[in-house]
Amino acid sequence: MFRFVPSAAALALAALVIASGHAQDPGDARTALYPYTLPAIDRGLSRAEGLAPAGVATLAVRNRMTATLDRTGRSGAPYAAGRVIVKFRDGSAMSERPSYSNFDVLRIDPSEDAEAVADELSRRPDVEYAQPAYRMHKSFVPNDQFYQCVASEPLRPCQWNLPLIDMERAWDIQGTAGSQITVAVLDSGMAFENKVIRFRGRAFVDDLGNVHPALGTVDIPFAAAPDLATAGRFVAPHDFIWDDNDPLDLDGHGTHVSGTIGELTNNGAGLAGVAFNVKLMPVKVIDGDWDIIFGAPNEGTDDTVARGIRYAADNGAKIINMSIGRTGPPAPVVEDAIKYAVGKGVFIAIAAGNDFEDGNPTEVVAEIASRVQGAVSVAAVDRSSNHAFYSSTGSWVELAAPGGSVRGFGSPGVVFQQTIDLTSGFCLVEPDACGTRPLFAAPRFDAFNYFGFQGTSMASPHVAGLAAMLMQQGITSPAAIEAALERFAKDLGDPGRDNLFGYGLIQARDTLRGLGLAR
Ligand SMILES: [Ca+2]
Ligand SMILES: [Ca+2]
Ligand SMILES: [Ca+2]
Repeated sequence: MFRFVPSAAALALAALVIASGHAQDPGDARTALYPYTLPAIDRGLSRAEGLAPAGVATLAVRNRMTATLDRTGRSGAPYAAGRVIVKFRDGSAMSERPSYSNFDVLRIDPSEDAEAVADELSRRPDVEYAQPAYRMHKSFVPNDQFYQCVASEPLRPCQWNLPLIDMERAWDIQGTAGSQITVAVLDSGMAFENKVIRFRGRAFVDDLGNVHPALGTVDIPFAAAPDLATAGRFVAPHDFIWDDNDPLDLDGHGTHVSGTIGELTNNGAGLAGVAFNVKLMPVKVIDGDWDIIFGAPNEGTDDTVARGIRYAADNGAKIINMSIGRTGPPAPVVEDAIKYAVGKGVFIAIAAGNDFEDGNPTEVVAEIASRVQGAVSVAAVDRSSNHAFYSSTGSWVELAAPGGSVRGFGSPGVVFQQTIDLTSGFCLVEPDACGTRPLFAAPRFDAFNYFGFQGTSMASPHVAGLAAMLMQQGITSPAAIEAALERFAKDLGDPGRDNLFGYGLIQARDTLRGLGLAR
């Protein structure tokens, strides 16, 4: 049985025991060498062979890996040991704060129970909130089969998702497709620049006891995704995992999500994106496997995500997409940041989560959206506009968009965009996938493919893109954008709002026209 494990990809290597300890010494910092001038390699549609799916056994391994490094809280939600997030009522700071924080991170003994410490702090009258640094993850589901479009077929059938929301006729109304709007993508980074970066790859053992030798000092090439990069496209990039301005994608998730929002369209190459002229702000708040192997100083936790939201709002983003999330206890630090951003006129789209078949727990960040006019939680539908098997449901679901599903459709049922050729990363954790390839070698991030993913991660950027088009039409209030998206959504399932689809499947043309702003 195919099982989805939303946290697997983000956290797979979080649990690996890094042999030389966590990166604290400056020697672990990465070094940008020089702009990489060679063109990106476009490998076309993904080659299914050699990129075997994340099978059940592998995902189980990943789950066990995940269990060892993070501590598990009372609800089962993992958190980073050794710290507690605290906000004091009077706004006072305990010490020097990292960028974009209105809160403090209190260091505690890693063996201490961070939830108990947070509870104790919360009872103090001078404390507004205190919480552990719960782990965030990407909300996509590794796909069973990487679909290979055959050369004799046009690319269009690979992007069933755009006609499903009536995107083509919306482009008729607004050919500029959001050109004045900046969309921040809070994710694993983005393939947005050409660069070579020197890393130190350290030895580690995984949960099964496999020893992976140190790669030593390696110079890793990066390139901007050819079907995403164009002049003036990327604004104010920032990396909260590495604390610099190179939020490069060592994972592939963030670049894929960015493609749904704004992959270059009508350019005779690759695939299409919803609001294909928007400006993109890459904000890296989630770590991938290679970030961990290379010793990134920060992890994708609640505090990291909260900083990313505040940064985006302060640097001109009008839309934020968050194809990330977690389950477990509340996230006041993230809620505070979301309300701050919406208060500054930023609309936020948030993935509703992929845990429907895992007990369907409440997705914490998406649930916040349901209490904020101007932030929306986005569930996923499949190619037939049915509930996607993994998409979490609840009273907090507000909208639905195409997330794709292999069930009933096979590979053609998922969402395709251009992203990094993931071969090396997959070889690392899924040796069988790579046949005779080296099991562990330095990766490269300058080669691209068209990959299919499924998940509410894929649904959310459809909403972010359409919201950018509404903002381009002059609708500046995030609450008004949410109201329009919900009013003109196509009702699915039970009549009216329901827990599977919220107000329904977004409809691009109707929403643009419904506001009376069509030409
Ligand atoms: Ca294209
Ligand atoms: Ca809302
Ligand atoms: Ca309904």
